[in-house]
Amino acid sequence: MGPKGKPGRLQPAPENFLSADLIDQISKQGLDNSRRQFLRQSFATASAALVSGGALAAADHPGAAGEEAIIQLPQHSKTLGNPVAHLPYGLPSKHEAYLQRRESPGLTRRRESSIAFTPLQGLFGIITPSGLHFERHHAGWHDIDPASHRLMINGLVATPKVYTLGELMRLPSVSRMHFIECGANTAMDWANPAVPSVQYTHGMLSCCEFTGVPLSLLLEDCGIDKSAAKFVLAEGADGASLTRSIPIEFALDDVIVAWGMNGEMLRPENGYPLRLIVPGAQGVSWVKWLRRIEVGDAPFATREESTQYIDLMPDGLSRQYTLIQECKSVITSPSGGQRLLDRGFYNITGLAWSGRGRIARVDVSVDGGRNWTTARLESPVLPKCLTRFNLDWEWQGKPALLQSRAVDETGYVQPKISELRSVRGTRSVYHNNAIQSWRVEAAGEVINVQIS
Ligand SMILES: Nc1nc2c(c(=O)[nH]1)N[C@H]1C(S)=C(S)[C@@H](COP(=O)(O)O)O[C@H]1N2
Ligand SMILES: [Mo]
Repeated sequence: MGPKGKPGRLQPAPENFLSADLIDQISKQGLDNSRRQFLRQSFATASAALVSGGALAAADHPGAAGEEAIIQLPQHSKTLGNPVAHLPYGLPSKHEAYLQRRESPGLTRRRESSIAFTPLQGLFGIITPSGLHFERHHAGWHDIDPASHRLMINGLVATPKVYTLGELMRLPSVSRMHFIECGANTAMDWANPAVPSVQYTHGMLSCCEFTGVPLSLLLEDCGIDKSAAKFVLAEGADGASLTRSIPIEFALDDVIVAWGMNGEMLRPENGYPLRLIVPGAQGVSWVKWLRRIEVGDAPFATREESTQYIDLMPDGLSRQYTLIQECKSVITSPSGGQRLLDRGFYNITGLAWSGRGRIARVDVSVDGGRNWTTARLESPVLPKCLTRFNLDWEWQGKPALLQSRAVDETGYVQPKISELRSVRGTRSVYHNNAIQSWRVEAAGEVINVQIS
């Protein structure tokens, strides 16, 4: 398996302004054809790998600055570099500064109760770097002192308990990779394509390795009344006192009280020092700055489950207590706002996920759903976790309609937007898991479109 044609170049979405500048720079420089030919051949194998993820495919650029570096040693090849621990905590290269979480202009009135989206178009594999994890706060974030933070477990238990962080971290822990997706992800696109890039259509989505103690262990420790317990309430320590009810089957299954994220302590924005991990559930149930778990015999009818995060159905009634994020996928490159700079080979790449388990298959169409080809799933393929898919594609310079359709291990097939609307009507906000379409124009622009 591998590219047959010449690799095509990709201009990143406009928010990736540095890379676009780089393309300009590169195209202004010239190299004579024989050198170009020689270098093209030597880079032929390496270049295919570079055409991905929204990153600039620099290897096959005529007259690329990099070609000079091979022939004339640049300054950095002749001088001492920075010492070790120059940065005690490492940062991305300054050349990658365009890759940022971004707010959608005008989406909310206050930045304390807003959203910053993950730049999916520029990420590889399945793990979201901690600094690029999306953010959603109802009342802003604090950097809470872990020494004074406590977790209380009360309600239908024999012995209510209050834990310090130190006590929790002494317990047997687990580390698991899971996606988190806000129920409002892709909400802006229910009616029509509203936003230009995958960062804004699907960027309320991240995936990390989380470390913590299974909630079941803490509930056992407090002597949960298993015959009476039906739900637990999770409560956050922020000004929103955010609360959600979680069915006991979930609470006793794979829910984690986590302090770790990608191998280090949680970031303050993401709930430091403690957050609830509810694999497969929509983001709002993943209570940050977790301070209390109450065991009850009925759902608690809190604001965030009875009046918010609900789905207004065609009959005028609202569906409440939605928990699971259904199977969904999106092509992250080529994607909205990017531009294919010439014909040739492109790696169609994207992400698939399901709140019900593993991804079984992802099909990709380049003709708006007439024909489908099964994409390669890259390992690992884990339950309730992002799965990376890839497909070789030869762009002929003609308009194309790119779509991906995921199937999970339960056999559920990601729906078309028309199929979703026929069940849910047109007044929904949350839980849009429809197939995403990107139109590639003849000139190479990629735009967000809807195909019913
Ligand atoms: N305490 C608390 N927990 C919270 C929230 C909040 O505002 N306060 N926001 C929720 C929502 S709606 C989502 S989508 C996720 C977002 O998590 P993140 O900011 O780590 O991406 O956290 C959830 N947990
Ligand atoms: Mo959310």
